[in-house]
Amino acid sequence: MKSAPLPEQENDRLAELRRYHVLDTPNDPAFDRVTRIASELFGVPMALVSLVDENRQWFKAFVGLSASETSRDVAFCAHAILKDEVFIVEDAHADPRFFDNPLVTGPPHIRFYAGAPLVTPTGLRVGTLCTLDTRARSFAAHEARMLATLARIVVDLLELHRKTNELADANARIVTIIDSMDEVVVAIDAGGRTMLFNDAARRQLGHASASNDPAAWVAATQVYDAERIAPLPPERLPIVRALGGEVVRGETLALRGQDGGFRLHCVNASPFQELERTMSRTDPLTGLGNRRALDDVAPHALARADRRDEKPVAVALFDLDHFKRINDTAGHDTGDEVLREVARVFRAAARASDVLVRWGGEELLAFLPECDLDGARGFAERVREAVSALSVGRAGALTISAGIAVRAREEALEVVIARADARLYEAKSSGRDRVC
Ligand code: GH3
Ligand code: MG
Ligand code: MG
Repeated sequence: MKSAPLPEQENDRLAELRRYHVLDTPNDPAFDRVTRIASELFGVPMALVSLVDENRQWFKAFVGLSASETSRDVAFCAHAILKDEVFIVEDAHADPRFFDNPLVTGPPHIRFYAGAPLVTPTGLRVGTLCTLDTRARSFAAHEARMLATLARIVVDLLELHRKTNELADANARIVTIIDSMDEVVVAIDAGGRTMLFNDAARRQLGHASASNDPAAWVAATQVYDAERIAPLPPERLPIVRALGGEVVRGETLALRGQDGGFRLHCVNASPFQELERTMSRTDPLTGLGNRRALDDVAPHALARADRRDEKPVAVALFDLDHFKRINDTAGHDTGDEVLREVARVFRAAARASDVLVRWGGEELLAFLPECDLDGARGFAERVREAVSALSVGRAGALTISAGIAVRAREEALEVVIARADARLYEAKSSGRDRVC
């Protein structure tokens, strides 16, 4: 019998296998399904997902076999992981490497073997999907292709297993961090059920964690506005407003403790958005919002601005100068990179409650709640300066022009944007690289 030599990159290969955290884990029906398909498809009594560990091969899934591992020196799979191609032994009795192998001369009496390596995305072969028979047989090229395709599915399952573990770890870390904060953090889902209630919330809000009813929660936690005259009605609770899609920032509220005394809290609240919803409101190139994102947020912000005598809403509209020239001279990819970089400085200049939108090809719009003319000008100037400090590949000097407008009470948003657009036109025609 001839044992397989160690593959090149054996250390990397073992490290890769360890990263999956899959060795010695319980049965997983998803892997079992693949071995069942392989056994039926090729008409063989045995099929395995074998992971080749340092001194053993361990089976993540198996049909037609009772052992869950064997030593590596007798493993056919140790040979199959030496190359990317499907490894085939049509008749082990006639093969000098295997005729006296204990798995051939004794149970499970292997005579035929075909194994496709499990090639990970980094190109390492951590194991095989293999089919075995107690009779000699041939294996056609199209069968080898099918086995290789099934092996790709097994690798997909391994990747899924790894990512699921990583997500669970990341989630546990975030929960630990949130629990170690002094700030109260509460999250509820659209049905009003509590998803997250951190340790500080438990300390400061007491038994309210059990409550799913915002009204009951108000009563239990006694949330007052800063004047402390009357408890807030449920619809004014920041978390309830966030459920309606509003972003609440820096609201001062008073919480009444069990001793009857008040403590002032600065409260933030944001809606959670499902990934699909977020994606459909995000520009894929820049990660900024699109026009739908603005449509979602604007009505709340405008209604709020009209309800209170607070600062108005401002709009800043930007257009990169001579962008066509960058595409023409440095190429479209560099143009895209410029857009991503500009989006980055755009975000850095903004506050959390600002809504940043890719308005057109190289036009950006900032919707700025609670912002007067000076604030909007300051913001636009920060963006303009940051853009002119950018250096992206062969793009050369970058500049941007901006027009800003402040909304009057009850004014429609389109009208404000049209005014900002007129100012932008003015900035362009008076020499670019400026804010009007
Ligand atoms: P101006 O200073 O007058 O604004 O000059 P300009 O060259 O920027 O003129 P204009 O606004 O008409 O041109 C915009 C160009 O932006 C045209 C289009 O090819 C390019 N563009 C639009 N979207 C994209 C994109 O996603 N990627 C890249 N690389 N280019 C884009
Ligand atoms: Mg343009
Ligand atoms: Mg332009």
